[in-house]
Amino acid sequence: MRLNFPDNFLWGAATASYQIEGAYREDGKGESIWDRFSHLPGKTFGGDTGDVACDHYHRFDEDIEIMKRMGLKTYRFSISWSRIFPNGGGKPNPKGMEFYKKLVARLIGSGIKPAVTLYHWDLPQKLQDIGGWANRETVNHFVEYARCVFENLGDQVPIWITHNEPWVVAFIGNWHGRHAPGITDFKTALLVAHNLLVSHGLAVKAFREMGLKGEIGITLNMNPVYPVSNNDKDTAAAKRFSEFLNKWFAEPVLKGTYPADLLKWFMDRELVPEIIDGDMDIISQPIDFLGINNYYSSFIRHNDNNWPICASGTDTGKDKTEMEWEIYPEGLHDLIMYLDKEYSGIKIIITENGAAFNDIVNYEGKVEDDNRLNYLYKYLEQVHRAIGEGANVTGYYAWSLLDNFEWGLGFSKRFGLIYVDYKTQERIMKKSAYWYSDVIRNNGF
Ligand code: JJW
Repeated sequence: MRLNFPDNFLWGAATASYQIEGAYREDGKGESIWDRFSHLPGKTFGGDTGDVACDHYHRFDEDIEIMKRMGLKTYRFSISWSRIFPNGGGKPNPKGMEFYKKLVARLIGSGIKPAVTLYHWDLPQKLQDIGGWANRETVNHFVEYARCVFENLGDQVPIWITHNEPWVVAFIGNWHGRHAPGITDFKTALLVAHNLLVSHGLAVKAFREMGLKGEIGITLNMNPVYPVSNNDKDTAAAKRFSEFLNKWFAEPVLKGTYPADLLKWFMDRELVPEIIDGDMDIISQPIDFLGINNYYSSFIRHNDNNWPICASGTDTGKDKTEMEWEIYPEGLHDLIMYLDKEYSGIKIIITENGAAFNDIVNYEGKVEDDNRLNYLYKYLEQVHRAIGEGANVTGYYAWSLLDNFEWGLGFSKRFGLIYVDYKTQERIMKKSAYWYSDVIRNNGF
């Protein structure tokens, strides 16, 4: 049996600035919250930092050569705000913009469509010093930054993403404190979430005002949610969890309202920030596509000890990746069909999907990552199935092009289609990369 994808399906791979670039204080780059956080003792696995990472800042030409060899139709990367505005605001740093102009020009020259994420977690530290995303001033600075990038690259880049996984930014960064800036306060996290949403809306507005021809959307991390039993407590917990993970950002953006039941739940607990008149209209500017990052699924039970959502994920005994995330390909199908129904045929791009495994370079110098190949195969089957059932999925980006700095887990988790030897910076195409190249060339498998 052959699975054929629609003509012009966008096959890609994704990365993010702090995870691959290195060159953390070159050409006038300012400090970001991830520079600060990763240098604090005990915050990342083994004290790993993105100081050098994949050294992509100096090796982007070589990396584009590999993308060409793989036949990628599109490449998703993010811009480091602190390269453009070292202090968060004020005067832009031309050398920072120069790097991204070169990168975009080389991609286009190679026939690869750039997809640019404006914010993939590396806030200028100077803005964290005034409260970061919990301060509305940061929203204004983000819009200045977005305008500056649109002015410089807006006529060349066809696909724009305002934010990557704002849920992770707000809640892992400001509630769990496992990510920069390392704050552990739920109320702050909800305020951060709101300001991220407002900044998204204002950036979309700026994009439209500037009359740019490309498409713009937002990337949200989502898991399909299943209750572990059909008792009332577990089903209610699953609904709450789903409103938290899947609706807290999507509903404001696509419907102009926070999910009502969870909003009340948070209001009863006095956790909700002030919502200024007009905010919900700003947030719900029409977007051109919804970006979805999905890796696993959530099987949810009621748990009183997990304040304030009172819900927890469970281990259901499925095979896991190195992230301890259970492999459940059908979940991606279910998620896509849920979104297709809930948001009436919305255009969806899978902006991330992939797996970390403990790769080894064998005696022949090869990486035979059949586990990752199998993961991608199974998840892509489910994307194909969803398209067959009528969902409007126009692209898929594997996370990630390269092994890279996996945030708090440092270099201990390898997600790449390309293996990176961090001592020599040698790149090795893994078996999954060769397989993915064939998928792209055949537009299916
Ligand atoms: C949750 C850790 C406490 C990335 C999380 C940590 C603390 C219960 C992969 N997607 O590197 C989620 N990724 O940059 C974006 N997705 O909590 C891109 N989600 O838990 C990839 C990390 C993640 C996470 C990481």
